[in-house]
Amino acid sequence: MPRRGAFIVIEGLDRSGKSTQAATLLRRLQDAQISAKLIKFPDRTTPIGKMIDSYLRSENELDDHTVHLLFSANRWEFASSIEKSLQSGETIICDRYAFSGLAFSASKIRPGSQSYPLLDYEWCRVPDIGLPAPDITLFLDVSADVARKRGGYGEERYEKEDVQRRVRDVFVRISEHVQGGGGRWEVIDADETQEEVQEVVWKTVQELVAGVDAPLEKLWDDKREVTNVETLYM
Ligand code: DGP
Repeated sequence: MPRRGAFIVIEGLDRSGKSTQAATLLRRLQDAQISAKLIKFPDRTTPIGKMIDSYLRSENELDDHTVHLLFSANRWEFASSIEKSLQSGETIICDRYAFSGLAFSASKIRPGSQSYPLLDYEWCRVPDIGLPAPDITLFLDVSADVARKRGGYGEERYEKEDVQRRVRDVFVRISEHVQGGGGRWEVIDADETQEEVQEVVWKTVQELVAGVDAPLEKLWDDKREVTNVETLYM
C-alpha cells in the first residue's frame, strides 16, 4: 500500500518563529522532492475566517464561547481536505492547530479575577475531538525575554505579555495529556537562532517525511465503541 503523507503541526506562542520555521521546512521538503504543502490556522480567507480576522484586529466584539467555536469551525472547514491530501501522499505542515485553540481560549480569565478561568478546559477541548490527528506537533518554546527582544508583540488582541504567559501555562498542561490520542509532542527550544531551530526541526521530522504507514488517527478519539444507545448517555 502506498504511504500517506505526514501531518506535521507547528505550535507556539506569538513571536516563537513558527511561521518562519514552517515556511523554511516547506522549502526544504520541496527541495528534497517531497510533495508537501503549508496550511495555517486560523485561515482568514473563508467567511468564518473573516469573522475571526476582524475579532483579532478588535474590529468587533464577540462572546468568548462564540469565538472559540468559530476557531474550531474554521479547522473543521478544512478537515476533509487535510485528510484527502494526506491520503494522496502529500505531507502537510500546519501552522497552529487545535492546541492553539485550547491554549488561547482556556487561558482566558474572568474579568476582575486574577486566575479564575472564563472557559472550562474540557469545554474548550471538545469541539476539536475527531479532527485529523497530527503525527507530530513541534512546540516552539520561546521565553518572554527573547520574544521581547524579537521586537515584542504586535497589535492584535492576544499579543500581550500577560496573555502569552497564561497561554504558555495551558500549552504545558496540553503537552502532558496530548499523547493520549493527540500524537507525538516535541518541545523545541525556540530561543536559538533561526538556523539552529531549523536544524532541530529538520532532524525531528526526518523519519516521518518519507511517508507514514500507520493509519491517520482522529484527534483525542478515545476509541470507545458504542454498542447500544444507552451507553451513549452513560
Ligand atoms: P496567527 O495568525 O498565527 O498570528 O494567529 C492569530 C492569533 O489567534 C494568535 O494570537 C493566536 C490566536 N489563535 C490561533 N488559533 C486560535 C484558536 O483556535 N482560538 C483562539 N482563541 N485563539 C487562537
